Amino acid sequence: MRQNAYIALGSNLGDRESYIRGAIEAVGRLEGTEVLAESSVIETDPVGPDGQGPYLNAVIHIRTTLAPRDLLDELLAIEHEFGRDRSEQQRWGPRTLDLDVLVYEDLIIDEPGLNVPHPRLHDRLFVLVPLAEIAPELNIPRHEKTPRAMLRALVNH
Ligand code: A4P
Ligand code: MG
Repeated sequence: MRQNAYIALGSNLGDRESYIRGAIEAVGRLEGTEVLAESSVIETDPVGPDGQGPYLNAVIHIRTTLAPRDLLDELLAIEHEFGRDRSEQQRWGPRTLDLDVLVYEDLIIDEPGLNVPHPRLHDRLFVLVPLAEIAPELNIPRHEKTPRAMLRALVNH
């Protein structure tokens, strides 16, 4: 059965636009997966260690037959294909390509290496702005709030 999921994309090294575009195409080529909607690609200030350049961020809506863990594994493989070497990179540091599973249907998953909805989704403008663009009224499990409401709460903070 096809399941709805939302994926965040980020890049702040190299040819950022082509990493984002290439990753969206690669996700669309995964088994049993189609890309239903793409947000605008926006430039955002880096969150995390100083000295990193600005990011390009986007969010896509997919439908997929891949189970959450298989989807994550495929996304990690795509990151790898685009040249990200985790061994040399610090947490929240610069990366050619970062792909996160934001939401997978109405599932709440807390397993080693897989947390869905993404634990920091609600306090990151670089996620909420593009997510609210394509899915303003989506119900985010656990929070039981929409991206539109989360964005409003964050901006008014
Ligand atoms: N993992 C667990 N749950 C998930 C999930 N839902 N989606 C695990 C994806 N991965 C998930 O990820 C480490 C491990 O998280 C993965 O192997 C997977 O098993 P990572 O991407 O290597 O680690 P990270 O990205 O360095 O850390 P973290 O905490 O995931 O950071 P974020 O949240 O991805 O943030 N600033 C701007 N403006 N734009 C950005 O895109 N991104 C980051 C990274 C920091 N600052 C940014 C941006
Ligand atoms: Mg990540």
